[in-house]
Amino acid sequence: MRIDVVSIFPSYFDGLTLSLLGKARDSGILDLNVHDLRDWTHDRHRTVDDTPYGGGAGMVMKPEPWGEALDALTSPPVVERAQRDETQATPTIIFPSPAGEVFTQATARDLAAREHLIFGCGRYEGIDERVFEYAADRGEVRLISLGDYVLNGGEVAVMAMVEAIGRLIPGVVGNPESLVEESHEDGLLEYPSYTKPALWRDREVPPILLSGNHGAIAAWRRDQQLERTRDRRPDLLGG
Ligand code: 6GU
Repeated sequence: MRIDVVSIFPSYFDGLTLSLLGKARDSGILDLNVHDLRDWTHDRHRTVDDTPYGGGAGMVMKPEPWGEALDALTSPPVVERAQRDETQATPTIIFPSPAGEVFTQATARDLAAREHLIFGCGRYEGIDERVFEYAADRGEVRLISLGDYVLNGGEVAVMAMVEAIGRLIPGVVGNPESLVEESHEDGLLEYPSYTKPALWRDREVPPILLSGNHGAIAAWRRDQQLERTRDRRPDLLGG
């Protein structure tokens, strides 16, 4: 999978070179590239924002650098492209936004199946609306939010999304079974885990886990998942 991230703070993404995703990058499973939006400016101050038409607080990201970024990272629209390169997949162009659809494990699974993702990180009060229209001619545009709270910009949201998506790419997580048993994969929260010692500071591991009865252990874990989900996230049970 190819992922391009465009940001005015590319060093935010240094962390993606560590750990699991770093290994996926090194092995070639994940072709992850981070770009500085200011590389597509041409004035000596490398300006990416300006005051909003119609007035109001804050600054708006200018369309020109975004247009050049999209030109560099995508092929021209399908009509023009027909004769040139029929093998290239249409990219999915994601703009993190608190005004977007909410990102879930289902979103991560959907996006992990795609060949090329482009993340455009906005800052200030947003990006000139025409950028979204231009992007829609060059890929499938998605506005995606992490949840109902406000961050200063899209960078932290994109870090979270890339990690959630990246670990679903076949070969990125060493043991595929560890993907199946996680919170949200089956719509329930994860069951509690324990390791040695069996007694720690007067606290015991639930004895059933030491019983060797695999059927009973599976049933207990399922009960724990249901109980936790009912307590903490009743919304997941449709209630
Ligand atoms: Cl994707 N962006 C920003 N700026 N704030 C957010 C968000 C995204 N998701 C939740 N809050």
